[in-house]
Amino acid sequence: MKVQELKHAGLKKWVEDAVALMSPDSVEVCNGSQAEYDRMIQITIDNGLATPLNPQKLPGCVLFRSDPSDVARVENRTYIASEQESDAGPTNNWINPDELKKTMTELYRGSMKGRTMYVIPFSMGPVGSEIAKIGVEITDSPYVVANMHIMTRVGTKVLDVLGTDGYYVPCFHSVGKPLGTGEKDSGKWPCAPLDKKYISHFPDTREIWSYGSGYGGNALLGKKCLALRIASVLARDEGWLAEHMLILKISNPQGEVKYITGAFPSACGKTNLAMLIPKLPGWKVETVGDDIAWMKFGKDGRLYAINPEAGFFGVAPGTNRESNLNAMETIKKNTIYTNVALTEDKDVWWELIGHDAPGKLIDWNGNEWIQDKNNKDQKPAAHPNSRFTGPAKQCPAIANEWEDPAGVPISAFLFGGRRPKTIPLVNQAKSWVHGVFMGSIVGSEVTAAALDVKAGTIRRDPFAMLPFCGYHMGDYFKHWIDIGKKAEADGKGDKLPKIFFVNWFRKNDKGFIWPGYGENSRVLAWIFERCDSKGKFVDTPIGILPTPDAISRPDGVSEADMQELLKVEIEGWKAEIADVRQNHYPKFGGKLPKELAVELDAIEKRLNT
Ligand code: OXD
Ligand code: MN
Repeated sequence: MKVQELKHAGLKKWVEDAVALMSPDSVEVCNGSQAEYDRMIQITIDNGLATPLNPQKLPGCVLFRSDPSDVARVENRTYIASEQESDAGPTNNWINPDELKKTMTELYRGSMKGRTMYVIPFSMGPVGSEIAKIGVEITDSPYVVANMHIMTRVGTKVLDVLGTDGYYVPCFHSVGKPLGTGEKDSGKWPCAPLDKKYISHFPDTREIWSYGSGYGGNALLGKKCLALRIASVLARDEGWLAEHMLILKISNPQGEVKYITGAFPSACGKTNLAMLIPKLPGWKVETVGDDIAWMKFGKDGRLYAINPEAGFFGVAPGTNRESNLNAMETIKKNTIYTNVALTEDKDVWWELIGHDAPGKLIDWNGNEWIQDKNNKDQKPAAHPNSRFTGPAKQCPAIANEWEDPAGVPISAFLFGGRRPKTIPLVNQAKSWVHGVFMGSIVGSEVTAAALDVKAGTIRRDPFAMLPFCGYHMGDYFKHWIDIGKKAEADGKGDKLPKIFFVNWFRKNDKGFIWPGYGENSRVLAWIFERCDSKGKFVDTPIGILPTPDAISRPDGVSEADMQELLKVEIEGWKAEIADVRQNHYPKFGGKLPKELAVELDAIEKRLNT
């Protein structure tokens, strides 16, 4: 479709202005068709950026290798440019929005020379759903167009919903690598140097401007930028929740169903939990979403969640048929792989895929790589943040209702992190505010030494939203408190989801005490019961814990292990509370809701009596 054919005058003008600024050679409005997807892939193959994979093993799949400088989200180049610095808060980078726009306008000037500008109308959430939001991304990357086709709903159907004057979130994206006359990418992933990359959000005007990176969350602007950072601001203003949460459906042996969402920092197995295959006989888990949940109150006072995405952008290393069979089945066809290794017969391979490297590989840098198990220092063949982009509808465990425009009613929220000590296997909040307290202190052990934080220390990541909250985190805590207050005021407090903190990662001197993965269904079963006020429990100073016999034991977990997993460790908790009081809560200054300060005092008092 041509720009001239756009029926939405505001959108047409916005695109025309962008064309004048960015000077692409041509412009295309995406229609979302399969033919368009195939053409984008073909363009990247012709440019030497994509390798088609073995059609017998991985039909419809391709592999990309990015520039070594463009392999992950760049948090230190990500900005929340609110009018007031105080609205961005202590956990976000801030630049004055006028100044930032001035800088970026100069970067965008002529940035698409030699390239095609693609205009991608996309819907986050089922097209036409009341909870869904429309965005339009302008990009010069066919890789981005193809990924957006999988991750969101793209095309003419979205323009139809937008009509002549509908609301959309405008999103600019350019890889920041204009081409000279006759110049081609010729196999070199286009991007700008790190100090020219900007992933910018303007929460007051609800705009997204991204420049210089072609990778994942920096470039697929529907995901972290719109569905979390901008949506969290909309949710605050409109009284709903935009959260970094998986959504799962769980059925007990009697066929009763509940829906649960869960927020976990990176590297805590969120996608695996969303696609879990229960070890507990008779139980079933199905997937609604693996990364983001948008939740609004229904007329019945319950919170209804949709998954705004249409695909999975998952981390490849560590994914295997044991850890996540459903993900492995999902990505057998029509999948884009980025920065994994390539085998001689054009199959993919990554660390912990479940088998040794079959012969000579090409690693994510494009170099020959032969596995040497005796060399502990061998560099990985796949980048640790290498990814698959796979359609959600291909997941064998996808729930029937995953695209229900009305969403699914949520019974429980889970929070969790990698906590080797102190934090029990599962702990139910005593009240809504206690649950918000739990969310506010989410933390996870730092495993990658590269993070410039001492490995083994706990990095606090409230609600797993640290890199994704589009406003002041203290105000975000208040928003959560207010959601509970509103439900109470409406006489619907009992309809709110119950809140739980889970920890699959407790260690003793022999290693992990709990086996995790499919065995986590045993914990989900107790949570399921607690949502109906059933299940054996004990009320403790830190929350409501299962009695040691309330959760059936997997093989290899002794009664003593269970007691350890569910013990209230008074001294450890005192240290946890002291850390929150001295190091965590002071960051939020006067914006820390008083309810959380009161909750902190109350827990401390209970621990001391
Ligand atoms: C993701 C993330 O990619 O949370 O989902 O970083
Ligand atoms: Mn995520």
